[in-house]
Amino acid sequence: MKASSFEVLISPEAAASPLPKVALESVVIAFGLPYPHNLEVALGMEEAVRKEGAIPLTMAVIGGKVKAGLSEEEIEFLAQAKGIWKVSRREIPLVAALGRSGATTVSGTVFLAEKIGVKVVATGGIGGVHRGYAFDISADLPTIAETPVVVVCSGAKSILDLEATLEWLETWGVPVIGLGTEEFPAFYTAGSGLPLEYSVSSVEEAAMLLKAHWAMRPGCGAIVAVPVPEGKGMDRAEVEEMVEKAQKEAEEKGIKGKGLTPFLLKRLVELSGGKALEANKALLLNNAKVAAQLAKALQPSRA
Ligand code: PSU
Ligand code: MN
Repeated sequence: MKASSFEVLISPEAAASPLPKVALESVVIAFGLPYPHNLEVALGMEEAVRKEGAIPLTMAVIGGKVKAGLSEEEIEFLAQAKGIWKVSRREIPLVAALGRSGATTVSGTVFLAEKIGVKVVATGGIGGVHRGYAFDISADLPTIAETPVVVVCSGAKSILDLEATLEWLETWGVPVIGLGTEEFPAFYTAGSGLPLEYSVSSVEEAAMLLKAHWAMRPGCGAIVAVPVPEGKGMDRAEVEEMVEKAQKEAEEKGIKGKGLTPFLLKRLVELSGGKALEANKALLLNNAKVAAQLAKALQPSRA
């Protein structure tokens, strides 16, 4: 593994292993899911990665230390502690310098993954362009556009303007490859109705396209989009209705910026009577597994 100029502490498990690595974000633990589901899923995602013969690196800042690969105690801390910051790439150096603790968004995780030479990140859904706020664009998007890492996700969260999000990715040259789908997945639902031009049916094919991408465009990231597993997805019209309600509530309460995504996700879990939680858990575990398979297929020895 690559040493970094500002210190990223790599877990002993990862530092000692030649196996492929998968970076995991931690905002989903600290903000995305309620306790104890967050703990169960965080450990489950790590387990899913190991089962495929890869090493998980959950990223976070713990008491000022920037960490790649957490202990179970540290994951438990993120799952329960109050006062943890939500950190994208811009906040990581600042939170670290202040000696605080921060959970990393996809942006923060991609940023740290690149620092230590890890090419694959798994998450639930990336951030994107928020509905009704043309200027609230998640830092996930520009970070992916500027960092040669692939993010395995179930599209962007259904709470977003997915069409605008796809347009943004096109403008900034980020390839979006559907795995087992010809549509951009919409997080809780397998499809969005928005077609993807590039679709593959195996991780090997996805790896082949990514190698071509990086051979010619070594500075830019990519997205591999995997739908929520069959039988676990929700009905699109039903999700739409709930998102509209939650979005209105956010507007009434004046919730914006960093707080908006956690608020909307929490309301969706409540409004759906737990169905959104089940879908979210299932897709997170599946994306971790697929990311590990992709990390193996991308290993240079297999080129
Ligand atoms: N995916 C999930 N749950 C989450 C998130 C993604 O299944 O909580 C988080 C990710 O960390 C992502 C962040 O980077 O939401 C985006 O937040 P924002 O829209 O504020 O950039
Ligand atoms: Mn935002």
